[in-house]
Amino acid sequence: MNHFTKRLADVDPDIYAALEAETDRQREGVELIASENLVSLATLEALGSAMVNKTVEGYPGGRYYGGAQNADRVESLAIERAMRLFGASYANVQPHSGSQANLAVFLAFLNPGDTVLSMNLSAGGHLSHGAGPNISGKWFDIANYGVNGDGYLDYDDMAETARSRRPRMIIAGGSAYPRAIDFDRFRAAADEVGAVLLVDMAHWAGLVAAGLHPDPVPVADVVTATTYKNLRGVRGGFILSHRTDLVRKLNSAVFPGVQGSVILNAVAAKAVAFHEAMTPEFDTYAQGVLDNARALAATLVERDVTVLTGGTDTPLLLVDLRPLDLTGVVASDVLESAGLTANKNGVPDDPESPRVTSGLRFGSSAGTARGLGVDEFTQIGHWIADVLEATRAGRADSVAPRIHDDVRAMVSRFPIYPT
Ligand code: DSN
Repeated sequence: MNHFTKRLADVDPDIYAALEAETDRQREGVELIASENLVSLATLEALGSAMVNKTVEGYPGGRYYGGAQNADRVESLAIERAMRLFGASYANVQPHSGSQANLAVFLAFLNPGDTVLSMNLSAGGHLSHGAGPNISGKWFDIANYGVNGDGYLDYDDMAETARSRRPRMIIAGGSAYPRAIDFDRFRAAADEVGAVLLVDMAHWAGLVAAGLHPDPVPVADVVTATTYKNLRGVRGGFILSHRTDLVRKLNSAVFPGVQGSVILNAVAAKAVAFHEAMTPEFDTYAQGVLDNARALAATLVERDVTVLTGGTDTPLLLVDLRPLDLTGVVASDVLESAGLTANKNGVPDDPESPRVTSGLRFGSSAGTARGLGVDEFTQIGHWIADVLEATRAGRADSVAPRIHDDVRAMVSRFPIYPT
């Protein structure tokens, strides 16, 4: 029957062409978006398996559908591996994304109207931590902490705001804060007011796994993360805790609280990501991510580009374009035409709207996954600085294509996926 034998190229040439073009785009450019990575072929196989057909609800050993033996095996392995990788007593691998994981944690601990203290979005926080348009911002009373003039998290302000607003939950972590976070300061602030401490480690979970970043698991009540950023795996979320007393509360918050059936092929791919992250190769990769992010930051600083806090402890760094009189939207568009893909990003006290912004966010996770090292990331830093200079001088149209040729020549030495 054709349904089981005809290939995508024949069934749907339009979608096939777009997917091929996307693989080529990834092949021929340097991916610097901090939330992206390049997964292994093994991960792609797990995602494309027949497990996509299986429907289950509930948890291994307690499903609401039959024929779940292989699903149970896959999910149990994913749970065991996540717990082992991060030294946690509890793992839930079902959240479809980091935002879903956060929503489940809110459901477990909060009622609508409760106060939550989180990092301001413009200081590097995340949409799902209480931004106005997000369900978290609409349903909860959000208090924010931010960063000092030097770009570092203002712990005194965080603790003082906790005292005055008495939140039921404090969130540490975000999506654009480049420095390691002092989780003990957060624990102390949470304990002082009896708040639950949630750490969202989505952007540096891989560094935590490799022991290259402070570990929030023993300190926080709950930790959320994604597998698809620095962990180099499939798009999806997960939840960890060292507290065994939270198992029922957190499990029922994910299902049936905020999700129904499990995306089992994604859970299989998460298991693969956890498996890969337990190898010595991954430790080497994670060290490379950190070294490369620091090399990129150092090069930009050397070229007089303003890097917030002057560097990074994570895979990401944030550039303030205001001293260059450029906006994030303009700079990211020109960089893309040079084969360097990054995202526009707000910076603290940004006068521009989120669609424009005054900043750029860069990440080293994807470039490192294809084998780029410190020499290449230093070169990338120079290319970025060249593009920004050319944009200011009105010469982007001639400079960007030339750099794109150089980018293509460099990445051709670091191939991805069989052709
Ligand atoms: N959390 C968003 C980001 O940091 O880009 C999407 O994963």
